[in-house]
Amino acid sequence: MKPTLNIRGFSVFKGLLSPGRQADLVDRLRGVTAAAPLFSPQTPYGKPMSVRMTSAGKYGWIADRSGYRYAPVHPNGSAWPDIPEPVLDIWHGATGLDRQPECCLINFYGPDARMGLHQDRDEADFSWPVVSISLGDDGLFRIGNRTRGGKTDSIWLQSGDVVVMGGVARLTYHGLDRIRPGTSSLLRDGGRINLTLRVVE
Ligand SMILES: O=C(O)CCC(=O)C(=O)O
Ligand SMILES: [Mn+2]
Repeated sequence: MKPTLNIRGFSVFKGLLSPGRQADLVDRLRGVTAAAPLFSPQTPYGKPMSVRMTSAGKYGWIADRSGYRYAPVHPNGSAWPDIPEPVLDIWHGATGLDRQPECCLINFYGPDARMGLHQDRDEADFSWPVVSISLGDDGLFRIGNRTRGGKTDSIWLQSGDVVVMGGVARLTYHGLDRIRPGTSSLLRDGGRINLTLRVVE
């Protein structure tokens, strides 16, 4: 599959998922959040993150007073639910890899949520890409450099867009400045969902 565009090594597939596939994904994610409720993570610095999150897969990504890490159980002590099959299909379609991701991090952005520039670096092997799937309201995604600082580029990610962050760009700083509330009717109560698929081990 050929990406629509490449920005600083991030492959962006605009509109990869049809409205029907997006709606099916949301249905499957309701099953995940029923078993593993969204929670508001605390950063190690004691500030709450503005996104609410949960995970599916063998590992979930968590943040709390003792740091950022992958954990085998939800903060409530339950195992994470399986990654839904249609989500794995997107991973395989976008990357062409046989290897399965072990974590699907689910971020929910309400009207005021954002995510600061960061690297995804809690995984054991950076040769595997991270795949991001956007659902719901538009989100302004910012892409920087492999070290902190410097010029950045921004792109509005829309519902059904998929981004592969891999290769030389695997450790590129990225973040989500803001969402544009009311731009999608996919989610009944609005907001944006971002899924990131990660090989952890
Ligand atoms: O919401 C996004 O598009 C990016 C999310 C992200 O970078 C992350 O969860 O690590
Ligand atoms: Mn990230």
